[in-house]
Amino acid sequence: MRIDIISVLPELIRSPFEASILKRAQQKGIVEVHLHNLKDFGMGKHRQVDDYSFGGNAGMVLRPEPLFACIESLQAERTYDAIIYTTPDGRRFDQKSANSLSLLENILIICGHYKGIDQRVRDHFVTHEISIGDYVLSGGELAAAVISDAIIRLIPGVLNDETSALTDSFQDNLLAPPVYTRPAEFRGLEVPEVLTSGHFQKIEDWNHAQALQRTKERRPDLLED
Ligand code: 6GU
Repeated sequence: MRIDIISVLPELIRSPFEASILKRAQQKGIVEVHLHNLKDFGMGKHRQVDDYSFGGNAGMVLRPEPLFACIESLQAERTYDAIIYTTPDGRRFDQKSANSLSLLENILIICGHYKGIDQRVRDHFVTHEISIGDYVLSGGELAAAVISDAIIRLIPGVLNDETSALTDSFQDNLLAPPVYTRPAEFRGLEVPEVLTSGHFQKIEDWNHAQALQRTKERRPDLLED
């Protein structure tokens, strides 16, 4: 997979891709992440990328020319299976969206900023408008990092233990059950006995019952569909 990210502040999201699982996925050659600074396509000697919005609403909007130039220069190299725009007015991102995006080969993410991007860019290029939740971030960069992380960890070979993505919260519309590690007793606090029993089927049943109970208590909405 290859992910290209267009941003006015690429420094903001360099580090997530240079640590831990996302770094290893790139070192293994499973995924390539490329950050592009929109200012490189800015206009005039100040490399301007934004301007006031028509109609007098407060806030700056990213102009179409730099975005068209940047996107078209990337499209000249490859065809994108998805062109994502990160925006609070997009569709809410969830595990199902992550699963389907993880199957794609080339993804382009355009990070929104200020009051957003000129609507003509959305109309002309964007295939997916995604929000990561009902709150407002200063820009789409952190959302792009969140979306990329959720996608990349699902690609086969990225996680060491391949089953661990399958047992994540949400993969079966259930939250994950509680987990314990050694020691079996700590300051008088004991690990549930079933987990140390070595009885595989009983452990499975216990985990499922716990997952169901947690989901009922915390996220009953997940059990509705
Ligand atoms: Cl994708 N962008 C911004 N700026 N804020 C958000 C968001 C995205 N998702 C939730 N809040």
